[in-house]
Amino acid sequence: MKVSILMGSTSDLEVMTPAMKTLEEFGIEYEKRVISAHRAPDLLREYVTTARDRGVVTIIAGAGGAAHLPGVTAAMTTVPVIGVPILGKALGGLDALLSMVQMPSGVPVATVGINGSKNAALLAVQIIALQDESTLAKLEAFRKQQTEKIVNTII
Ligand code: RP5
Repeated sequence: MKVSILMGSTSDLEVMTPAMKTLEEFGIEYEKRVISAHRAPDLLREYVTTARDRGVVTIIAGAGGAAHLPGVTAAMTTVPVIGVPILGKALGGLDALLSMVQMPSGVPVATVGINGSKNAALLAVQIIALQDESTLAKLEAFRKQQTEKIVNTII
């Protein structure tokens, strides 16, 4: 089982890096690709329609602006797609957020917050943990540690 991290441009790489780091922390295998839905639609189709056969169980897709990458990806596969709206040069990232969250009925994109690639990775970890005991153990340890950090915080 592995995760795919897709992004529309190399300019998205910085925002998507926390997703990669998070998957690495959990020891989850992932592949990463830059494929624009607008600039390389044929390549995107080829990549997405073969993802399941490569063992991909979740696709995390980040894009900014007229962010069609997650929606178009979701249209071409039944593998769950998590969208990461990326803050662009205008509109405070709302353009990307709304284009992901407002998908038409029947083709969902599970959308996280603007620039929320870490949460996207954590959702992917949770999906994998449904079927993988060792990932579940790591996830429970992560949650416990997170809770302890808060509980033990003295200001
Ligand atoms: C989107 O347009 C990309 O996902 C990126 O967030 C934005 C700008 O892309 P570049 O012009 O920097 O390649 O498709």
